[in-house]
Amino acid sequence: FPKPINIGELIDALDSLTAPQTPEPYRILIVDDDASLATFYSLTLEQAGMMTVAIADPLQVMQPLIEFRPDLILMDMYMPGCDGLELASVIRQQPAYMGIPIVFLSVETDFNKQLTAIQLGGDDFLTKPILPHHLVASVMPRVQRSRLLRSVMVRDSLTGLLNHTTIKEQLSIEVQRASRENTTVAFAMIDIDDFKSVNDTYGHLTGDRVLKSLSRLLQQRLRKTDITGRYGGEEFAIILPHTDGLTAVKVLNRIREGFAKVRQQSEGAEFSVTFSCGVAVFPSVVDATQLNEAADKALYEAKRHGRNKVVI
Ligand code: GH3
Ligand code: MG
Ligand code: MG
Ligand code: MG
Repeated sequence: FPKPINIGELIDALDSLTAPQTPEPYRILIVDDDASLATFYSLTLEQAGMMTVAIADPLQVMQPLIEFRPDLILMDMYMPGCDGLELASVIRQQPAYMGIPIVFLSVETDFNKQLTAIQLGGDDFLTKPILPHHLVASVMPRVQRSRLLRSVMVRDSLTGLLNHTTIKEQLSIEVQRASRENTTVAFAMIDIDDFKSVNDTYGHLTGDRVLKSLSRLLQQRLRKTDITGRYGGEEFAIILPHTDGLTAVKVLNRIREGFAKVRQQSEGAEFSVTFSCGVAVFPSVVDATQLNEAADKALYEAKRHGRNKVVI
């Protein structure tokens, strides 16, 4: 007998098909003191569809690590001031960069030195000069695996949104950027109202589906530049770059109204769910930690004043 269709499973399957997948180009950071070689690697990898940033000074590796977020580092071994091996072990010591593949590229032909490079955390060793197709063939599979691994590590498995750790990292990054660019960034925290009773009444699976429906709505309604994460159980966080408080409240109120209108379903029963939201804005609130606290406090006020509200 054919299995009866389970609507819930069907919705989940459709969800996974329609989940937004923006195939961003792979990002490669090139560290080589020889500018013309670095340009050659850049052009080769870009021709293969990748994005590159090249730096000549190994001591400046931190900034592009944070901002460019490379999927792989292509590193020269011998550079003035600091050698590639030291640099690789420094990078590897930081939990956030432990997993980035590092591929060495050097004129070094001594097998033992190549071995040392790999023991110190290099993922591969390529010898200069290298042919373009050899470079691409070495980089591509590593970078694909790295991207896959990263997407699993930074995302929440139920909703596909960024997880708690990642959204917090992103908030610091966006606050720093806003500070440099002299602009505003809004931070919003959302908490579903009376979610415990949704679980108690309709069961956990239905609860999970409500979480997914909110996550889908957020992704549909927000701009591409906004950053959305699942903060914890039934809490979500949104970073709205270049947005002032008034605009953020307007946007979130529209989403709040939209969510309240969604007809949630569970085995024939229909019900609706609401959320409360707290908003805080940089630079009125001076840093990421305090943004977090202020948004949380505003959220608490929204709950206290009857829920289904956005408070700034
Ligand atoms: P309030 O309006 O004050 O926020 O009330 P609430 O019931 O939403 O808040 P409370 O913190 O009492 O309960 C949150 C509930 O969320 C309890 C927990 O079982 C449920 N929850 C947390 N994570 C998940 C999840 O991943 N799936 C499901 N289905 N439920 C979850
Ligand atoms: Mg060199
Ligand atoms: Mg909560
Ligand atoms: Mg709640």
